[in-house]
This record gives sequence, structure tokens and C-alpha cells, in this order.
Amino acid sequence: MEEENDRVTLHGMWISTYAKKVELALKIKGIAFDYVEEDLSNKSSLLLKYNPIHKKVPLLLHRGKPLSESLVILEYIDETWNNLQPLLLPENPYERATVRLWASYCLQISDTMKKAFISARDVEEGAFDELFEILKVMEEGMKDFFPGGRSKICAENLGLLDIIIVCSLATYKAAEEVVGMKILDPEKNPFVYSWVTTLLELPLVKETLPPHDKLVSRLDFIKKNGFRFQSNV
Ligand SMILES: N[C@@H](CCC(=O)N[C@@H](CS)C(=O)NCC(=O)O)C(=O)O
Repeated sequence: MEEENDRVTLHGMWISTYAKKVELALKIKGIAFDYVEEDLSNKSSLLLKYNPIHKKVPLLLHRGKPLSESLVILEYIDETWNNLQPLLLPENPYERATVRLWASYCLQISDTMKKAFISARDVEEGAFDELFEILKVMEEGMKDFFPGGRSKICAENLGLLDIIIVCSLATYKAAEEVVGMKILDPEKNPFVYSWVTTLLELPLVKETLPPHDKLVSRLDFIKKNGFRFQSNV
């Protein structure tokens, strides 16, 4: 009965970098959950009922209660399962506040990447400029935030910023292949590049994020046809 009460269900969509952040956080903390793949062109009645404001994934149900908005859910997970390591946010209030600030800034990568892709036919006209600007700010900010570099990365010590940056940029390689230009440039963004590529190599991250070929096929479809919800290509 206890188990049933504690049930966790995540509604996501395979290419949603927002939903992936929640999925990765649950896995990092070792929290058992059920997963429901949403078809966003035909949303489930549960998604419409429990996220009536935005009707978006991720949606998390815990003990039958709904939570939406990825950052809100990530903080909820950390606070609810604060007995499970790793802690995604630091305990010191000032450090927590600083991580929150960077987390909400970094979340813009997902939306900006999506917007850039919708107009990816205008690559020459700077469709990715907004994204490049965010990456530049992240590059400088993170160098100060992790003065000694983000060293010794492993699944046991991942934090909120690791989760957000790696999921936000999960599609970068596939996107580069489809649009034929560098998006995460090791010369312009050496810190973020090395951070993200190291995170992408972690087995837990690899098994959570979509496979490269599936991403290429979906992004190619979006580039040619515009953004339409499809659970599969
Ligand atoms: N701010 C939201 C964004 C979530 C979001 O944009 N989800 C997209 C999929 S990536 C969605 O469900 N879109 C459905 C719709 O717009 O109707 C979050 O952080 O969770």
C-alpha cells in the first residue's frame, strides 16, 4: 500500500528536452517511476486534466498529485527525496539561489534551440544568433561558477545545472548535422563544450537521451516541414 501511495508517473515525449531533464533527475536519484509517452498531437486526457494551464510535458504525478514545469518538478524531486543522493541543489541558501538563477537562464536554451530550428531555413540570416548569445553568457558565467572547472563528473555527483545543460543541448550534434553548421563550437565555447560532451558520455545520460539517428531524422523533418507534433517520425 505504501508503495502504491508513493507512485511516481512521468508523462513525457521522447524528443522533449524538458521532459528528459525530469527523467534524468529521477534516474540519477534512483527513484522508480512509470513512464507515459505522450502524443502531443493527441494529448492524453490525464495531461489535459492535470496540466490545464499549459497542457505541456513534462507532467509528474506523485501520490496522485500533479506537478508541471520542468524546473518546479526538478526542485520538487530534490526536496521530496532529500534523503537520496546526490542532492541536485546545494544546501547553502546563497549557493542554492545562484544555482536557481543559472538554471532558469540555462532553460532558455531548449526554447531558443526549438525556435531556431523552426526558422532553420534562414540559417544564413542568423536563426541561431539568440542561442549563440546564450551560450556565450553561459560560457563566461560557468567559468566563474566552477572556478576550478567542472571536474570529476560522474552520475553520483550530478547537480541541477548538469542536468539542465546536458538535456538542453542533447540535440546539438544532430542539429549540427541537419543544419550543416557548428552550434556548440569548442573554439567559442570551450568550457560548455567540454562540460556537455563529458556529460553526454555518462552511461546513465546516454541511456536516457534519444539516439542520434532518431534525432537527426526528426530534426530533418522539422527543418523541412516546420514544427508539428508527432510522437514518432
Ligand atoms: N516551460 C515548460 C516547457 C515545456 C514544453 O515546452 N513542452 C513541450 C514539449 S518540448 C510541450 O509539451 N508542448 C506541447 C504544446 O505546446 O502544446 C517546462 O519547463 O516544462
